[in-house]
Amino acid sequence: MRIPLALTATDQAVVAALAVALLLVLAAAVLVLRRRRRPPLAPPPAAPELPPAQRRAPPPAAPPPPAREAEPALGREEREARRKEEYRRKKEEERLERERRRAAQEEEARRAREEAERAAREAEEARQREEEERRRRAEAEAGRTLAAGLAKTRGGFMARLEALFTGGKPVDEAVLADLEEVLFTADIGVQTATRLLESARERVKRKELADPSRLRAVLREDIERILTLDGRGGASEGLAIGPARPYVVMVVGVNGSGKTTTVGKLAAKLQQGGHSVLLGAGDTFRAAAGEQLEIWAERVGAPVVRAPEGADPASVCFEAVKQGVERGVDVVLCDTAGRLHTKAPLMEELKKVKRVMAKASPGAPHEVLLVLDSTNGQNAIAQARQFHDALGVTGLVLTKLDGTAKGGVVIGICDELKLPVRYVGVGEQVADLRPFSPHEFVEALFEG
Ligand SMILES: Nc1nc2c(ncn2[C@@H]2O[C@H](COP(=O)(O)OP(=O)(O)OP(=O)(O)O)[C@@H](O)[C@H]2O)c(=O)[nH]1
Ligand SMILES: [Mg+2]
Repeated sequence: MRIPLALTATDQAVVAALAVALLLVLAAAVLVLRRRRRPPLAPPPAAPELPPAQRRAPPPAAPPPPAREAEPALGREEREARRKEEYRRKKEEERLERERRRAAQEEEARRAREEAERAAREAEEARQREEEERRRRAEAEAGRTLAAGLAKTRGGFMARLEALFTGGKPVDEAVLADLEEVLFTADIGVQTATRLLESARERVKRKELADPSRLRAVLREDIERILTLDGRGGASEGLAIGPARPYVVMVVGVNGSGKTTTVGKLAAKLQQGGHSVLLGAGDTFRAAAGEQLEIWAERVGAPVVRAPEGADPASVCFEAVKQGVERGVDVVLCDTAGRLHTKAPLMEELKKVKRVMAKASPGAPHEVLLVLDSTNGQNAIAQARQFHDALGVTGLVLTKLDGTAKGGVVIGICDELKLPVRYVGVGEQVADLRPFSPHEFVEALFEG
């Protein structure tokens, strides 16, 4: 038997609504069950409390704390203490590292300082050795030149003098007569020859000079005494540059005596000795004189004040001294003209030059250097007197000793004028201008 099942449309809608409601209830039940099974969410870990310094600059790449798994077990305070300890240890390591670096830097600086000091010491020692060697070489050269420069004089007057002492004859009146002749015909001048002869005669009288070698020794001593101006000449050899700045030197002498050459040689010597030099071309009489001085100035590397030919020599010398003051140089060397000294205008002109120099720098010139040509023999003494009377000469230079047998003139000049010889010229090279040493001179004269 079949039961017919016929639902109305309304019944069908009710059934469908019931089915949907059932499904919703089931879904809700599943959701609730799932929620119940999920564990509760753990709260996020609290950020660790760091000291302010660490918070600002966290130490880079801190090693992971050991036994991390055990961490949850540690209390908050314990973790904090451990972090602080790690931080302290790290800071301590950094401090030690900084100290180590500073000590290394200090050590390096000390080594560099010591190395620099050692290098400077070695350089100074090398410089001194070089200087000493140069001085020794220059001296040896110049010494040879002095002996060679006096060769002609030794061959003349000195050879005749030496002849008296050989042969072993006792010193008697006959020997003294010969001595008189030699001395009076030498270029030492009558006054000086008389003085030397009287001294020898006195000693013979007192029986001090029986042996001719004693006579030789006594003559040598007397000559050396005269050359040191009877002990008043002082120990200084060459030009002593005094404290005045600039130290002004006026170089005078007759024409051709060797003034310009002496200025040039002297400039070279002074520069070598560490003094700055300025040259004044005060010889405006000849154009060639200025050119000659300029060549020396170039060679030496010194500035020169020059004016055209015919300019007033006083104004050139004034300008030279003025520039010397302005430039702060140590020494000003002024060359002058050397027309015939017997003509009054030259002396008047030189006096004016001297006066005007003092206007540019009070006290200048500090040295009036008279250049004498020793080949002039006795004439040189006469010239020296005139220059001295007009200008108040303070020092002498005797040039061209190498070219004359009249080297004895140096003895006469020192004896008669009582003026110190600063230099002797024994050739044309710079080294041939020798600072005058009485002892060295006598040695070269007697021993060669
Ligand atoms: N052999 C030798 N010659 C010298 C010496 N001194 C200077 N002379 C030479 O003498 C000559 C004259 O020297 P200068 O320096 O021109 O003389 P000066 O006094 O300036 O001459 P003027 O300017 O004319 O007054 C030059 O040829 C120099 O080379 C020396 O000591 N020995
Ligand atoms: Mg000249």
